Amino acid sequence: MKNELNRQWWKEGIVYQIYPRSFQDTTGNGIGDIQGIIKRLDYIKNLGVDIIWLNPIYESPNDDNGYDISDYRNIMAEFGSMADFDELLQKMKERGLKLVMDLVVNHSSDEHEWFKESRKSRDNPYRDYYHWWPAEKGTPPKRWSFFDVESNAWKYDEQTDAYYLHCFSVKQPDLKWENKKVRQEVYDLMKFWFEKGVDGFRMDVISFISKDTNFPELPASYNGEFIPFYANGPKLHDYLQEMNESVLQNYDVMTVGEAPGVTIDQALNFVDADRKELDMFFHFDLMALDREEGETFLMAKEKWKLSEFKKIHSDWDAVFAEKGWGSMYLNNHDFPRSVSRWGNDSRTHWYSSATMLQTFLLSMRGTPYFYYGEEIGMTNIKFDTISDYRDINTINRYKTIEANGGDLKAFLENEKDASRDNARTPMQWDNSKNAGFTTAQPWLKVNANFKHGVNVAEQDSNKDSVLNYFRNMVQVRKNNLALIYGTYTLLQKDNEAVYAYTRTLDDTVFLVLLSFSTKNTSFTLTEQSFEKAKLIISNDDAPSIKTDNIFELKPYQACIYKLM
Ligand code: TEU
Repeated sequence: MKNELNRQWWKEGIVYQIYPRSFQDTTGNGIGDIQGIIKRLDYIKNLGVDIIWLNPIYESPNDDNGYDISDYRNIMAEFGSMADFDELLQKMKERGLKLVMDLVVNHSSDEHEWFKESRKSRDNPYRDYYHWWPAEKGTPPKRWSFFDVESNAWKYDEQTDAYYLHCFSVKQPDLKWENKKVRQEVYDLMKFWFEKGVDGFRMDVISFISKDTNFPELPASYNGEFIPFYANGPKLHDYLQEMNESVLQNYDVMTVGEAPGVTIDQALNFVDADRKELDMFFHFDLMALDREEGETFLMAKEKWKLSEFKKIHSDWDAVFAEKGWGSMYLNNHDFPRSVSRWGNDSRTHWYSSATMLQTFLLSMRGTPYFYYGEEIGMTNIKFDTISDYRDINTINRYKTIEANGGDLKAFLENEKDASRDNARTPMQWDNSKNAGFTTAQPWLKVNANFKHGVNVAEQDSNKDSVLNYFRNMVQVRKNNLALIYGTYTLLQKDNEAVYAYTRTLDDTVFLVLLSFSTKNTSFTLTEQSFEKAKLIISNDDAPSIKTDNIFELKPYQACIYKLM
């Protein structure tokens, strides 16, 4: 059994994601920077995490905050210089921290040299780096774009009388992976960073890179749902295998693909080690749970059910039971804060639900990804007016609704729960001005609750804080291989208040009990005897085991027991 574990550092590591723009400003311009991350490395190390994933720090005109890259081998001036980057990497290595960068190669910026050349003439050597549709062929078949005010992925460019494809904003033209030269450019830039010592890549919308370049009309089966169609490009797996063979296999690195539109039955095609593609990917099933059917950004009218939350995680765990490996996340820079979304950020329940959710991520199989501020329970900011927003996604959707005479008030209400800026507000370090993030005006408003306990300094000195619970729970995972590799068995499948499961490795069994309810709740576990169970960690002093296998949990209480 032990030999079959196939132990890997990226399976045992805990990832801490940093949105550099919002982490720590050291230059006084209101924008976070690389020196700011360096300044906080000891804090990060002391959390017990192992791997930092940095959102893009490359040169960019920032139409989409760095996801529009104009030079893949340079650092965005606002964030610092290559010397700062080298210093960061070196100081991380000194502390035994690994660095994962963001690889954004479905598209570049329109200000990238390749695109500047490509749009100059139809016979330019870079023409074929992007997808062009000559106007004499008529209007190109409908393709949908995320951040386009008209939702149109084709932009007409007068200079050569042709349209180019942009699945995201007009300033994010899609690279043409069908061109071997483009793929070679990508592999070369990956090598450039690996040679510097980077430990892996999170690959932005990697599921979208392959396209049918005939651009047929969308098959009717996609029914207006573009994302699964975009994710099903004909050559996707050929490209990933080629990338693995050309680059990845030569380095001890980890890869995690961002994979919107990838369904559970397609999962192993990406991460079955025998296929030599990726190590992990992020699925979007949980992110869709509280949204309207097929709508990434629209909150559902009905509240999500815990039984569905459990089903998503149980199904995905089962897929990777024998092969592949999962990645666990509750929020990131594209989705609202986890405690506001899956927990309860009211004063009464904030502490318990934030720590309960941490217990969940750290006791499931699959690599856990935490997003900066999650360790102190940062919450959604819920802006009231459009002028507070900075995200192209919210701003352009607002413009679309405005142009169509739609309901702007309803839209702003929706964004209070759904907007990406909820998750991008500055890190809350202490209770000084701007939460210690910057001495200047921050690029995005700071959440006022930094004055009410949601900050690092205050929580650091309080042993019963969300932060210190996080640190303890991290150690619980690290000290128990069964919590990493053990098999997962769901209990209480239909219970809408409690998520209960066991994790088992050889003779070791852990029982995890998580309340997702604002009320006290009791239940009976009949699967086995828990009489001799020993409590390992809980976010509440109240005892949860009563007699005869009857358990009682306080609101949002989390407990882990070891069965003896
Ligand atoms: O996101 C891809 C993606 O699918 C998102 O559009 C997602 O559905 C949306 O943000 C949900 O709110 C990646 C990056 O993570 C995102 O930040 C970028 O804006 C996007 O790609 C373009 O590079």
